[in-house]
Amino acid sequence: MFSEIERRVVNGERINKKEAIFLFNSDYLHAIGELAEEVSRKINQNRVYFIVNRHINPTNICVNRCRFCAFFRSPGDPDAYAMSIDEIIKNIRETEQCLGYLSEVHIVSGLHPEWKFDYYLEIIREIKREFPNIGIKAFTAVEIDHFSRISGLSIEKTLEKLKDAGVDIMPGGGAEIFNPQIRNIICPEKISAERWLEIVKIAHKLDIKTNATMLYGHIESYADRVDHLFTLRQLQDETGGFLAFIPLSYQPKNNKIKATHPSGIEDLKTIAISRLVLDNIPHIKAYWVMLGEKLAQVALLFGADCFEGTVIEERIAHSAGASSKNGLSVEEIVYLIKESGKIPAQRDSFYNIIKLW
Ligand code: V47
Repeated sequence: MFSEIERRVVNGERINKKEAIFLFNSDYLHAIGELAEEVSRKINQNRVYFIVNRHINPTNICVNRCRFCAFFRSPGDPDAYAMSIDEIIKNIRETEQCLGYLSEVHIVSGLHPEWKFDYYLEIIREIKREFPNIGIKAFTAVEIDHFSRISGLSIEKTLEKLKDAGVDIMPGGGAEIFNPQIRNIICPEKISAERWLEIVKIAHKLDIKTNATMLYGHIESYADRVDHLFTLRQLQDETGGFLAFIPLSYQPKNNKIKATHPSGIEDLKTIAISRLVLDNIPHIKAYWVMLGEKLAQVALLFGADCFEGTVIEERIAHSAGASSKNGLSVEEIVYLIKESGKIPAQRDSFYNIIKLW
């Protein structure tokens, strides 16, 4: 069966669900990786993208108590925090001064029970006012749903207001795994898969590009992963609005799910099969924060073409036990990419190349 899949992929044909499940169950890690690498080269030549960015999580107070999440806190918890706009601006300014420049801020927040939609809008407006040249990747479909409910505005209006305020693109979080039974166990209070997909589709219609993620390696099956990937492939056929897909390797500490961290083999296989199935999404990210820097580097030979970025201060994965650094310097990223034999391509939020290293 593998040689038939190989023949089809090389001819630019699509693989089907049965074949994707076969690949997950097989031991052909090298062969799958090589094939994914070939597809990746066809799409992105020998380049690996990265961005000089900073993650900001304005609050960890969240009404959605997802069982896999070690980041959320309830109001009154000793380590609950909620940042002022001044603090957010100060953090960005310090990072910009430290790195010399910054191309993007990535903002994902808890669903704070008291903050109004206007506060989130003001965060974006202030960042844009202070740093007009920095791209803003902000708020997942989960947050958009929350904003729409607290403001009484439609999803369209909510997104339009965010776009007017300065949001450039949306991150891909909150997709988790689309299977409703699994979703109900790991994040019962979160919006449904249908709602996540509906909101993303509206964003694409309004010409807001988004990413997509998949949280894997907990209690889901291979069939669940494959269904998730095929659902994204179908939506991308309709809208073309996804820029990148990011497989999120499950981090097992300090949460309520009993599962271990997926193995390196599992991580590489998932990245490679994602590249093979999602033939219509241009970029596959190796998220070094969750994979670890070294495995993320190896993933660049298994179909991944994007290394996320400098990140600087990561809280979500590290609360759940990620042992990677909190951030990487440009020099470290360039070194890891070059050592993989690829060309580091520093990018902006829309994957325009700023510099080839
Ligand atoms: O939505 C939470 C996940 C996501 C755990 O779009 C966990 O460019 C693993 O979405 N183990 C946030 N994952 C991260 C994210 C992201 C990261 C980098 C780039 C982009 C992008 C998006 O992290 C959450 C959730 O799905 N998450 N807890 C955990 N224990």
